[in-house]
Amino acid sequence: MNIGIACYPTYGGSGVVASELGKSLAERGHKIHFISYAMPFRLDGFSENIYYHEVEISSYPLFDFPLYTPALASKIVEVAKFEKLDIIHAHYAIPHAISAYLAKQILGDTNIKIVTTLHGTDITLVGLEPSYLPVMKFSIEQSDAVTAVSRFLKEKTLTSYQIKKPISVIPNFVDCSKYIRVTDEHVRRQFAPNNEKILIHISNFRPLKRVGDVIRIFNIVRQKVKSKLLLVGDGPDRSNAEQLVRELGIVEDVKFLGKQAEIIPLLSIADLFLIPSQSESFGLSALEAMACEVPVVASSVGGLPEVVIHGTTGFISEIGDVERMAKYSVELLMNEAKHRMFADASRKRAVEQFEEQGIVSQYEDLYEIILGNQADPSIGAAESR
Ligand code: GMT
Repeated sequence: MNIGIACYPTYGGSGVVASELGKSLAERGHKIHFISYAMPFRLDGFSENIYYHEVEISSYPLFDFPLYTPALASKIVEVAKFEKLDIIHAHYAIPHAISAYLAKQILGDTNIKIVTTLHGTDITLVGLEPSYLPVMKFSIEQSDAVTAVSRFLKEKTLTSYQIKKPISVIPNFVDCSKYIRVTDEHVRRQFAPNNEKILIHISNFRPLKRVGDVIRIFNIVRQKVKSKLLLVGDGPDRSNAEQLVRELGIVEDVKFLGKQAEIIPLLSIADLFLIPSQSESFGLSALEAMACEVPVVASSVGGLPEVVIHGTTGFISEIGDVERMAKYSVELLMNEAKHRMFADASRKRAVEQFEEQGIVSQYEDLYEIILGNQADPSIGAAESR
């Protein structure tokens, strides 16, 4: 198949999923055409089946804002025509699904199909704004297939946008042969020279990630367990977070590592992953941690409870309940046998429920169904998965 993938190139979950899906499909022999305004950050190295098409956005004194949506649509038209695309897969609905719809209209009589994958804030936050909502609803309904990364997100879409269309839940995935714990003692000693426990948080530091809570949880934990905190990523809340660390007087124990392309070595030295988000449709970073045998302490929002099993692979608490999250963290960090059990269960869950190959096959099957090459097993069933 020839598949166009429109996605964000930035440090964020939807771009990661799009890139990993594209790489995996390319390994299966499909021709993958990434279409974005910059090279997606996980697209490293050369692969014979992967192509990248950059969207050029021209400026003009009349335009106060860059006109990305039509520029992306034009690029999709060009790629679809010359590369004979069968599918356009839009990751994160705004504006990718809208541009894909526009492109399909421009292409006219074509069998090209649009798949839209909903990731999170495209549905739960941005898409609900009155300035986007009608276009969002329209572009979801006009897609040939719609997928959501969790049951939570599917339900949220159906209720908030009153969508009648079936939505398939295809969860996010992790390559468990790559995401595997390979602890380098030298790296561990760099961050924890006195054998302290290591807590880690990875995100794009937006307010909804509640990085302040991560720091407050750690501040309680460190009073009971000798520990260090690694903060990976960057974004609008980074300065506030650094300020809070200075105010609490814990600069020595907290390391801001900024954006990191290689996170497996860091996850491999971590004992606990913290994700106390305000909203999280799935929590891909938590799954990547679990694959590396790192139990997770999370908030009980969105799709997180579909990933983290309370009392088995980690713990879940109310948003903002830093005291309880700290208590759970200490409970795990102080009990080696329990920690080992949670670490093993985390890895097991990642392998059994979210391994890349099985999930990528679900996307492949969906493509075959909408192209008419395969019967839809859900026809006659009560609802889509
Ligand atoms: O930053 C992004 O690229 C998307 C981001 C978002 O805010 O929508 O992440 C979402 O998609 C990820 C991949 O599917 C999920 O793992 C995240 O949970 C989800 N983020 C939120 O729902 C806040």
